[in-house]
Amino acid sequence: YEKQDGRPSKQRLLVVANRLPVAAVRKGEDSWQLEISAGGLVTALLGVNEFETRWIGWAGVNVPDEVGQRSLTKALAEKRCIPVFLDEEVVHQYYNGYCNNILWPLFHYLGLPQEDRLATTRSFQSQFSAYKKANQMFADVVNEHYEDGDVVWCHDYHLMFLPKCLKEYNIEMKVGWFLHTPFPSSEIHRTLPSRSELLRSVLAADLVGFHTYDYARHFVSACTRILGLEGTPEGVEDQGKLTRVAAFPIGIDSNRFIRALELPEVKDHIRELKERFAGRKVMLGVDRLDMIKGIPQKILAFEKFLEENPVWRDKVVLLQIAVPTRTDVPEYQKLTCQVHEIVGRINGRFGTLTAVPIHHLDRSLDFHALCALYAVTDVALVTSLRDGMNLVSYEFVACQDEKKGVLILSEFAGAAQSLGAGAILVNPWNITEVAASIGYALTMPADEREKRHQHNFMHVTIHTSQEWAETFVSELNDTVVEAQLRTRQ
Ligand code: ADQ
Repeated sequence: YEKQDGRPSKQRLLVVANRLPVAAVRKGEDSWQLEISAGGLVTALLGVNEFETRWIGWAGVNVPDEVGQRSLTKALAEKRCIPVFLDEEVVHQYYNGYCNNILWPLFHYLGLPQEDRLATTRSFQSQFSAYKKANQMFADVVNEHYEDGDVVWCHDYHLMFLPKCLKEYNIEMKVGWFLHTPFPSSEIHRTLPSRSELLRSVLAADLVGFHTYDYARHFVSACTRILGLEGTPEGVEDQGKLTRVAAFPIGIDSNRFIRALELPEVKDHIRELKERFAGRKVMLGVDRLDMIKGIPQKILAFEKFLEENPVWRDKVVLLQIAVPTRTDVPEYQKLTCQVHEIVGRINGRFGTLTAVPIHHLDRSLDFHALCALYAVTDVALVTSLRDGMNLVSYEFVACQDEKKGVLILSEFAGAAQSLGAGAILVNPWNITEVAASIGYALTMPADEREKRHQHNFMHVTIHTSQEWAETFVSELNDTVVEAQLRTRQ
């Protein structure tokens, strides 16, 4: 790369994701308030400074006028963000419709919402057209900002059509695509009416990445069974063109959590929490309020544990912090009501005048409050029904080097493959098993806790988000070089 001041300049990395890492709120005709919004990807890329990163994505707001678009573009440029402007109808059909109503449940093995099934089938074509249109709009913006030598890294199920659009613009563009959700069994994927088009588009990328080897295997077998292509140990081959497919398990910026625990305000917070819950073991759940996270199942398992273990009723508390998401979708509203109803019932049943067994918060916590909570927790409960990886389990481990608490982890989270030996793995659908695991975790001897924690802590501190991003991009660079060598031979 070009030298600047005698130093090699960093490679430019264009990270393309549905949402930018900032949410924009309009304050006037040409004034904007930008708020950093934390999601899994943003958190993962926070610690990566190997590249000159630019973000390309939707700012989460409808900006129909040119003045607004120009001023927002300018404001975002200071945060190294480039907006894609999507109008309300496209957002409705592409984001709420095709992405969140079709791909999200399907990739998590949840099927379609029962009562909407026929309606969804009918509106499928228009939603898929909007999806392709939106992906093309992302491609236009990438193409406009792309410079030779850049690496383009497309993220997630929102942008499966993007690799194809980008390669149509410029076959030389280095394009990688990474999926943050599970990729389901080919038997599930083949029910999608647009199954072939999506696979072919993803295959236009040079490198395709998944969190686990299983997801990569499902993808390759979908390409074999649905498209009739050859799967090789390297990836998928189509008429001599190889698309490399591999597993790149994501991590977290573990040092950021470990350092935070040393801050005076976090220490104060930890002290307050310890006083507040003195004499009780603390159990913790931190999730987006989404059906994939298995929150009702988790709470029912906790109820079963209290039912079967009366001695624990005033000695344990479950703190469930659930950030509401997709609040305008009826299924999510229903889930919120369901969780509130179960929590209310259990607190009514087992609470006393001075204490309740479950503290449920419908909100997000700031980073320092979250670190303090992780640090005082005795048992973390991650019971996702399916989860691409699950970063909460990693964050908990990073904050537990003093306490050495126990992680109860769903076997259906990608993290089960990396933290499996350190965590207690459970089937979240089996509340009897989860209830028994709670009892086991709360009484686990110190030496076993220590051993399990060391295993997890080592993994979380070695396999960081920085390592993840650097490995993916360097593999992408290598893949492109190898492909060029192959075509020259
Ligand atoms: P998510 O489904 O959002 O991510 P997860 O991996 O757990 O799930 O990441 C959530 C992030 O949001 C964590 O950093 C967590 O700290 C934060 N968060 C969650 N609830 C919070 C709360 N109440 N207050 C504050 N912060 C909260 C998707 C996939 C995952 C995959 C990631 C990254 O669904 O499977 O691990 O992307 O690839």
